[in-house]
Amino acid sequence: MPTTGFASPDDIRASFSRAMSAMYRAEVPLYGDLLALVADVNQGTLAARPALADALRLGGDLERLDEERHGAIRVGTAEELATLARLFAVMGMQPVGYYDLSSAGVPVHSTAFRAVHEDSLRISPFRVFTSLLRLELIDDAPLREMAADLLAKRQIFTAKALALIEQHEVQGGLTPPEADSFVAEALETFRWHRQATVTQAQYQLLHDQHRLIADVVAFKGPHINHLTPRTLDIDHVQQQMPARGITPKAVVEGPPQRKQPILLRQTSFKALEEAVAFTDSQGAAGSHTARFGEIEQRGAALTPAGRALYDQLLERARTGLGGVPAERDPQRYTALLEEAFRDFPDDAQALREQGLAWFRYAPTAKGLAEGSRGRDLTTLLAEGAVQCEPVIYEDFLPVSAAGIFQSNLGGEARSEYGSNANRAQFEQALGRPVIDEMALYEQTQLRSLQACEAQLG
Ligand code: OOG
Ligand code: NI
Repeated sequence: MPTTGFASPDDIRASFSRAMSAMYRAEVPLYGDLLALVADVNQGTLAARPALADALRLGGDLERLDEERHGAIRVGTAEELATLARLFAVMGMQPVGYYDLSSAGVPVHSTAFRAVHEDSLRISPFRVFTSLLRLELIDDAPLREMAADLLAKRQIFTAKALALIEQHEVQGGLTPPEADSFVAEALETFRWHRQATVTQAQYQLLHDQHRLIADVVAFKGPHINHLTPRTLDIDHVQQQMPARGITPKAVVEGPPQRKQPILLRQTSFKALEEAVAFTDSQGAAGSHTARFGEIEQRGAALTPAGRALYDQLLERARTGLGGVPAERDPQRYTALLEEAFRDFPDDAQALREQGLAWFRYAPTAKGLAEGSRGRDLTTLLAEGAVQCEPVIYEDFLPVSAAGIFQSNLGGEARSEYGSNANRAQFEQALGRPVIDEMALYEQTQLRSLQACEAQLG
């Protein structure tokens, strides 16, 4: 990389992630309080559980822990999405996965922009959950037209950001000074704007259709709506939040608490009501609620078989509620969830033996001293010549994401948009296919096995 004279995309991403965090902390001070709480709990957890610290070190997760966060944005048009893909590409972030939220009553579909190689993830795992509004799911034709007109009029990127994206594409990279300028310009797209682009009446129309539509359409750009630090003990953070003036949603989304964490557990705090000015309000304030905070705990990435089992058990727990939203009866939901997940093996060895999770392998000091001596992987593991840790899940979960959307949009589950997954249409808007996350985990596992082979002979 040094020979090209270009800044590394991983470093640009790390720097962008830090800049976003600083901006959001200034915009939403409660996010800073949340960061402080998460850092305290992470430190306490690592001190109390040295084995966990070792496992995180092996997977390259320890050094990235304090750097770790994801954010979310929502855009209004195919062109905005396609340009975002080009902007994120400058930072080595690719669209991974397709998420349909329409079945959960949110008229969007989404992907996650993130780094795709474990070496890059180690430098900065920053991800952005990115949703595209689906105006075609709105029945009200005049409203749809008004929204489309408003979106057609706005430009969410600065001229300089667009020029630097193009320069990156033509030159194949950005020099360090260009990269600094890119980070500053890209940040502008995600900034909060108190000044709306619509009249009070227009805002009301958009809002009455769905609060999300007002959030996407009535502003100058796709303000970052939350940033999420990664905690090692989400239940502890959830429990401590009220003491720090933060009110969490009632239910932690995702799998239940386990000895061996899997996939992703998330909880958020309610969106803040913020003052905004409409074009006709002469500075008098209206209000808009969109921005919130969230925490996440990440565990093992599951194979397709593991994921199918997860989906099945989650569905069992949710069906058990008999139509009552989980948020309304959190205790019962937690009990149902724990009961259902008794059928999911809860130790790393069983997950590995049953092919439910992806693993990263590394030779131990003993293994390096002995060499492989023709032993197979199972024997090498059993004899302590090779160690393994689950690969951490880097993606999102559609049912959980729907729960997060609902909690910050202030509504309960609605199904008025039916089940309308349309990946082909999303990819067309994006201008490229989304990457299959399973292929990425498989490659990570494979590379670790190849490295073992090379080192042990
Ligand atoms: C995104 C909600 C989903 C997550 O972590 O699953 C999400 C949004 O509200 O725009 O953030
Ligand atoms: Ni989130």
